[in-house]
Amino acid sequence: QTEATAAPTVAVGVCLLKGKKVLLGRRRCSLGYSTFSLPGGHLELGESFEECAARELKEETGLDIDKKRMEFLTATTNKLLLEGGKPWQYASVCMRAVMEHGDGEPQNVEPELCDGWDWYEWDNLPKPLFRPLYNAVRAGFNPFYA
Ligand code: 8DG
Ligand code: MG
Ligand code: MG
Repeated sequence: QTEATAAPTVAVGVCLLKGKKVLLGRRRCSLGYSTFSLPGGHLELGESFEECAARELKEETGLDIDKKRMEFLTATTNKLLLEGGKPWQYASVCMRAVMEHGDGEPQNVEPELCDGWDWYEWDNLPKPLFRPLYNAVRAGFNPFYA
């Protein structure tokens, strides 16, 4: 998106839960480099939040979680960011899915964008967290009780 067409963007993050743990990966892209983030990405034209969550999860981890298993969490944020002098606005939606037997293990499908995926306990999250996740945690967000 260029500056001329700058408009609010919708982002979808996926809280994938396995027992008491959540899936996070360390980012390798310039935005939030080296921070731990949920799988997720941008909403595409015509997509539902559930479809976006399932697609991004598949693209980034290889996991096939049906969109019907994606739950919408009321943890949406709408943030104006000033980075590099340019205003950017993100409306971030948080989805949740619970791992089931037979789902397999996450693979690092985009190694140029992520160091790898791992499971972390919510009470013992790695640092530093990707900014949107950091803000949500600081605001008291907990996907196990959402
Ligand atoms: P895409 O091109 O595949 O759609 O996006 P991506 O390459 O996967 O980008 P991303 O950086 O992983 O996600 C897009 C933006 O979404 C990211 O720059 C900031 C925003 N974002 C949030 N919350 C979350 C979140 O919980 N996880 C992720 N991955 N991105 C989030 O606002
Ligand atoms: Mg992503
Ligand atoms: Mg993506």
